[in-house]
Amino acid sequence: MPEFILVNPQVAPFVAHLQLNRPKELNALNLELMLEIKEALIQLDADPKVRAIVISGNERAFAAGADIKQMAGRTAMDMLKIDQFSTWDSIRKTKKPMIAAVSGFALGGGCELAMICDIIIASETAQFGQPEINIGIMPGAGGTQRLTRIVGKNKAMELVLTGTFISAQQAHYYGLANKVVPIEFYLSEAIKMATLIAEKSPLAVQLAKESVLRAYEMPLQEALYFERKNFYMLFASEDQKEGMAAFVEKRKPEFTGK
Ligand code: DAK
Repeated sequence: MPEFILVNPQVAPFVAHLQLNRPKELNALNLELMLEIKEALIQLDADPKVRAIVISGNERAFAAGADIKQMAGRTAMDMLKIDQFSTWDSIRKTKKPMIAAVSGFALGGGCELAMICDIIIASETAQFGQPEINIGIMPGAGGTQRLTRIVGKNKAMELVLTGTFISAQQAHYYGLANKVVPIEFYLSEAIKMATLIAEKSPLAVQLAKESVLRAYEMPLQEALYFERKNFYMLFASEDQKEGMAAFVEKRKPEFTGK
């Protein structure tokens, strides 16, 4: 049984909820918690009853970053040997869509975890930041890269170099948060968004997610080629036949993921 997370595989039809649960430490991401997230996501990714995953913390904190107390005494060689990147890489490779429901602090590794998710729903109280600079380091799990691609170079520089936080409204303005809602709705709104996605063909969702992510990782021409292959591939699915037949017959499609 995991110690630092709670997993509900069916918080809504085809939607799972993974909650970070280290509230006293503001969900600081120690190695154990990260491994638990990794293992849970591997299981949820393989579960055909799950089509979308909501990741949240609690009202006070999504996650206040990597566990500074655990990291404080480490040497470069310790960091190399621990190889946390394999954990983060595994999380990043989750095929199903992940929606971060962010309330309170999403800092450092917490902001990076939210950015690995595909969509961010923020409560009005959310604060995002990459404050690693305040403790003599810099972002190490994609913060300088994903944040820059999302908010642009100058705003990313400001956040990464000054360590200051931005509010949910600012995060929304800069395209980091998809939506800002009152605190009482941040989780339900994320579940609602996940449910909307979970109603689609899971194959189409998976390939569409994969294709959008290629926009970050490949030159345009190659990424367009990748998109095209995925597009063709979906015409081999029963869901494509069902989706188009349902449109023609004026009924709701029933996607099976085949
Ligand atoms: N680590 C450990 N404990 C933390 C923590 C953290 N990041 N953040 C908060 N806590 C703990 C506090 O120590 C405190 O514990 P006690 O003293 O009560 O035992 C408790 O949570 C409540 O925090 P505060 O008392 O400080 O609460 P406040 O409301 O006054 O302040 C705060 C909230 C979020 C502004 C403040 O706690 C804070 O500044 N926290 C640190 C934020 C931060 O610097 N985050 C970045 C950490 S560095 C990597 C991947 C990722 C990373 C690195 C490597 N690899 C793949 C290699 C990521 C690095 C980081 O995130």
